[in-house]
Amino acid sequence: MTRTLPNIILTGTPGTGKTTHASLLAERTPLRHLSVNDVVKDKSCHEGYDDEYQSWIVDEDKLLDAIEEQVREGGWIIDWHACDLFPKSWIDLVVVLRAGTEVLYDRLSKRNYPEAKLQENLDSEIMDVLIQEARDSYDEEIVVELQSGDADELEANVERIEAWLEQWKKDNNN
Ligand code: DAT
Repeated sequence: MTRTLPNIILTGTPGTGKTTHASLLAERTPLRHLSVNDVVKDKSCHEGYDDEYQSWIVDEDKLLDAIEEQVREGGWIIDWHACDLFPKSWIDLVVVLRAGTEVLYDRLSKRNYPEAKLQENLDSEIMDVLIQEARDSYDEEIVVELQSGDADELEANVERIEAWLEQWKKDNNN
């Protein structure tokens, strides 16, 4: 399958900055932001809402069916707090965003998450769950781990992904 633009997964524990990075990238590049959370809600790719945990119970097969046609065209920034469900053949780069515990605690506290959800997300970040999931699911050379603690890191990350995109275009479209 040939794509004229690549697909990038932007993953990380909630609060690490996926939406913020994806929005900036969508402004500055031809890539489009695919918020998986919005697809799950808007196209009902779920088996209901978990009130206690305050999140959707995702139906992954339905979700993949819902996005497959558009993702195959290329040019998407796929923003989600999981990455192992997307077929390898769809994906050109996996960016895992990271944040320190204190920074993440502050960001998540503002969201009024239930205590159990807040703690589970902090544990997930401390235990490297997403970077491990990315390394287990994709080739090592397409997985990149980037710190997202402050505005300087955000800017540096976006510039780095923009540079990667330019190189990808040269390598793939002549
Ligand atoms: P996510 O989509 O991963 O849940 P987000 O983009 O909504 O995260 O960011 C959560 C909050 O943290 C939001 O108020 C923006 C802020 N934030 C994220 N990354 C940041 C960074 N590198 N520098 C400054 N603020 C950041």
